Amino acid sequence: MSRLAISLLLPTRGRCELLRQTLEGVFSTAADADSIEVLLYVDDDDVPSREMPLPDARVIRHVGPAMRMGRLTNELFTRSHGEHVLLFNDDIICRTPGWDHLLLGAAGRFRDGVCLAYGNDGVQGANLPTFPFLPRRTCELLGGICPDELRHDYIDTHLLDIFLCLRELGADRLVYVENVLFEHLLAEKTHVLNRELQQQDELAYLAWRDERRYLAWRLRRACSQIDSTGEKSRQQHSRH
Ligand SMILES: [Mn+2]
Repeated sequence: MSRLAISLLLPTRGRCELLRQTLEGVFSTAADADSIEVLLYVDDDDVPSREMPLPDARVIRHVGPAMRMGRLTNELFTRSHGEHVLLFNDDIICRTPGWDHLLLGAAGRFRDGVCLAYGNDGVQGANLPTFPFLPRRTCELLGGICPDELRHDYIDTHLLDIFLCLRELGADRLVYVENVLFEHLLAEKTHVLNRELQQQDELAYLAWRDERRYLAWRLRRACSQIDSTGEKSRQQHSRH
């Protein structure tokens, strides 16, 4: 079997109808649906999601204990086979035919496999990689996707910060693919979170600040080419 191009990592809970709609969109708009796998994570106490008939053989359901989003994302990553991973939600409508080839094309510009590409979620736009697309090589260099400790928020922010840091180190590997629209239906709802849990996530995020700088350096060393603008700004820096 040839290697899969993309693994979608998709945690879901209690939203079977939305999930069905999301999955239908993923496959019906992909240019090469056969090179995609979807890994669902379903909590073992979520009976409707456990029992929901899977609409497609390319969807794999992992059932396990409820756990923090960070750990769950890393778990799904270890079970994935694709050359790239796409962090996904169960409340998305894929609006762009050929979204897979567009993302693969954007990431494929970097032969060393170091980049973070992301489409437009219809809410945050260029501001935030809400649904990050990462080559496997990048995830390996990061030692996974994100800190296990993160409960819900900050996974996107964590990845963005690493790549902003990498940009400061001279390699701009953050690619916003504006014409890929993954419409995020319940984006506002994610803000109605328990305030206390949100603060815990914030603290976990802050605690990883030095680690993100270290990870950015790791990525930079793996970059086969450093952008000339980065070289220039560092040269200017060293003159001071
Ligand atoms: Mn969502």
